[in-house]
Amino acid sequence: MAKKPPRDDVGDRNLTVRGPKAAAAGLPGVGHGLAAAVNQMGVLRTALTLLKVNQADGFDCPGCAWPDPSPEHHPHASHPEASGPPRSVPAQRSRFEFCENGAKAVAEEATLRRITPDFFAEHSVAELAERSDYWLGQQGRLTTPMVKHPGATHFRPLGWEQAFALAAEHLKAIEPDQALFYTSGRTSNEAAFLYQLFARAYGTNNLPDCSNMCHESSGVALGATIGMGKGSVTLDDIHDAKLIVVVGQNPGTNHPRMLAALERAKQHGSKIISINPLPEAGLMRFKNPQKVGGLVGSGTPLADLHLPVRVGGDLALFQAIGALLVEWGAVDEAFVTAYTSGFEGYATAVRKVDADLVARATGLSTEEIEAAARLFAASEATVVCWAMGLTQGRDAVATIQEVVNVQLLRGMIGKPGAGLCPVRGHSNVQGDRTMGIWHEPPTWLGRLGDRLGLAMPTRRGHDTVEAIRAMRDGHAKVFVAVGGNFAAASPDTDVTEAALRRCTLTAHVSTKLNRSHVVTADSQTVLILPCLGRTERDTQAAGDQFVTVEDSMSNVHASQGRLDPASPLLRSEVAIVCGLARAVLPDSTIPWESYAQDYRAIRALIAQTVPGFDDFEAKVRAKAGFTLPHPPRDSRSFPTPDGRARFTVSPLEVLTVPAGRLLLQTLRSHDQYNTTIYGLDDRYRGVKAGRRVVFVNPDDLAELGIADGSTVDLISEWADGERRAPGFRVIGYPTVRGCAATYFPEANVLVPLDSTAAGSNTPTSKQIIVRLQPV
Ligand SMILES: Nc1nc2c(c(=O)[nH]1)N[C@H]1C(S)=C(S)[C@@H](COP(=O)(O)OP(=O)(O)OC[C@H]3O[C@@H](n4cnc5c(=O)[nH]c(N)nc54)[C@H](O)[C@@H]3O)O[C@H]1N2
Ligand SMILES: Nc1nc2c(c(=O)[nH]1)N[C@H]1C(S)=C(S)[C@@H](COP(=O)(O)OP(=O)(O)OC[C@H]3O[C@@H](n4cnc5c(=O)[nH]c(N)nc54)[C@H](O)[C@@H]3O)O[C@H]1N2
Ligand SMILES: [Mo]
Repeated sequence: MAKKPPRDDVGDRNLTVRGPKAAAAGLPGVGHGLAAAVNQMGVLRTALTLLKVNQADGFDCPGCAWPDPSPEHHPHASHPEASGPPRSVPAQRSRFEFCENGAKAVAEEATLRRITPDFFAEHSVAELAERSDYWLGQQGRLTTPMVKHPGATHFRPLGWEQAFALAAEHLKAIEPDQALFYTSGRTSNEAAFLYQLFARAYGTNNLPDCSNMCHESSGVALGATIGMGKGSVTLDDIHDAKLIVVVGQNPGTNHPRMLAALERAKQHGSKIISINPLPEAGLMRFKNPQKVGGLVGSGTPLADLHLPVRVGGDLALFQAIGALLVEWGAVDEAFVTAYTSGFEGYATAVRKVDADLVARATGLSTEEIEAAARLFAASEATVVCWAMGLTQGRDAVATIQEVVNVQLLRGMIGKPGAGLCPVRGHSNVQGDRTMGIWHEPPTWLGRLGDRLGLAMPTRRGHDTVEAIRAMRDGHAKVFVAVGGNFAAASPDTDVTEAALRRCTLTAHVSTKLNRSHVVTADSQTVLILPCLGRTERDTQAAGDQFVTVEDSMSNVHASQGRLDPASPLLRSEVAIVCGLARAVLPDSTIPWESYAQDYRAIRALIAQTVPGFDDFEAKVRAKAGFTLPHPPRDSRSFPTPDGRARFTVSPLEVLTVPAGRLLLQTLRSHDQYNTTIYGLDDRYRGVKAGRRVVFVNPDDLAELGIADGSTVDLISEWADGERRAPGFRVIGYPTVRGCAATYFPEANVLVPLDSTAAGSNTPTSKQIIVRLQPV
């Protein structure tokens, strides 16, 4: 299998390489963010728009899910453990609560460029299918509902009611379980809640979402051990921690505002450990652009200890750290006795951990591992933060459970300055799950059904990987997406695209044109349903509406855009879901129309249904919003079957890579938001004007006989055969021996559909066995 890159996916001719940067942000960061914004929006709109990002009266940044400091002094979430370090004064929210990459995310949405029906008349579907996501995204905002009919060469405009009727025709012609309803994590709580209600009232739990490819492993691991699939810290815990461990995460690029929290913690004496196969700039040094001193000068050094772990070595590393803590007697026995189960089994297992296996799995020295364990043993308040470097591997669930083991050993849950912190990606991905966007029926689904007098489907639905198989095998016929870019974000691009082409209808609620819209078959109907973005005013019958979102630390707050909509024809996601529901379920007794007219009605239904949302409307209208209950964090109560947090035991199996092969991880450049490509540079890694690059350790290059700067095809090897991504420039880079890195989504063609994490079914986007073939 070989995939030809899109015709404008080159940039390679001008590619330059300078090597990694030692510090993140500062003046260049601000400059790059503003330049991107001004380029898309002009000066005035840039200033007015960016001043509303993450403000109490503004909109939630569509970038990442990192929380905002509270706008006013408010009490800390109650922790049961009163001893712990003294609390610092909570951080105040800055008037400029956005970062370089937030500015780019806003600019991408608030751009003044437009795609009108003329654009689609000019460019055939076949021509658009040859274009890269970068080119498609650069064309601007979608403005008009469009359809591609079977046999047609071009998209044509159509009216909203016609679009809904067409979708209904297809959905009524199949069994409910033959339809798939995908969601990406930008969708508001209100839209997400109605969307899952629509899918379930129609009759299916087929609600795959981007979480399946993202933090699913965290949810599964935490659910099984602490009884809650969400992180247990607040932003103040980060500020007050004495040790912060950042593992498998690149905050300098993907959660830049987190660096300000790390800087603050450092100023209070916190230590930081970075665990990463790459020396990511943001973790080494930080120049806070929100402070005058941070704009110039050399910035704050962040990581006290950097562990260059081999890809997939974290399970072994945390087992080894646990073993040392047990051996040293650095166990919080009071906590372990009062709140946990399974300690004896765990202690027995880690005492047997084989040092040779650990060395092979981690690539780290005994001294490095001991240095990390000493920091854990010395800290009375430790937070462990992680992201895709832990969730997208074969043993992702077990690895996160080893992190939980170490935190339990030290009593680091439900205590100020301590806890487990999976750092979420999309700005409302956590909220969407809370609202029931899940392929399993949520616990409260029965209650919702009773209230509405509906029988809800009980059969488990398809996750993302299962959804691709269902389309591939002809079991699923209709694909509907609220946001996202399924074709480009999913694994095994050729398989996924062929699967999408087998549907009778694909329908996409989107702000921007992307690859998923143009991957079509002749016989297929495709609908593009353009929607309002976060930054835009949402006016309905009852007046201007706001929506709500939940950040990575369970804070729920309002978001309201103020810009004029990109086109008068745009509808809100809520209105589109209600329109679809009315057309597909004409006999439904659910008052779809009133929900679309006034979002208070949706929040009232959420308040009656979803735990933690009582008094939703009043609470969310209070300025800072509110924090959802989290029993382990709030009261050390663990909603597991026996009411205790569980130690778990997992086998240590080293990921073996055949001779001459490398373990490839796919990650984000500094100039992209998932499949949305802002530009072709990766400033912190020193790459300019090109994305088809692969980072390899110079010693591996020497051993493989491949020259730095040469061009290779990447070939992945899997049980069912080989997959090829052609034409990547080799860059000698200080990544760990035996490991390589390249960008998502160009390399998704290499990720075998069946290569997924045990327990979460998340594609192993960070662990692909490849060989480099010189061309
Ligand atoms: N600007 C911007 N912001 C974003 C996004 C974006 O694309 N652009 N995406 C959003 C989304 S949806 C998400 S989920 C997050 C993603 O945020 P991250 O998880 O930070 O994203 P990745 O670029 O995938 O980086 C993964 C990091 O893990 C490291 N890593 C890889 N394999 C391993 C391993 O085996 N062990 C360890 N310890 N480390 C490893 C990589 O070197 C890299 O530093 O960011 C969100 N925010
Ligand atoms: N190889 C590899 N694959 C990966 C990953 C990886 O690290 N490596 N990461 C995975 C992760 S963590 C994630 S989260 C997924 C991301 O998967 P997705 O969430 O499906 O992808 P995005 O690129 O974030 O989606 C971008 C599109 O969303 C639409 N959009 C933007 N804003 C809005 C809005 O407000 N409303 C609506 N309706 N649409 C909007 C635009 O049309 C845009 O083109 O990819 C996964 N895939
Ligand atoms: Mo994500």
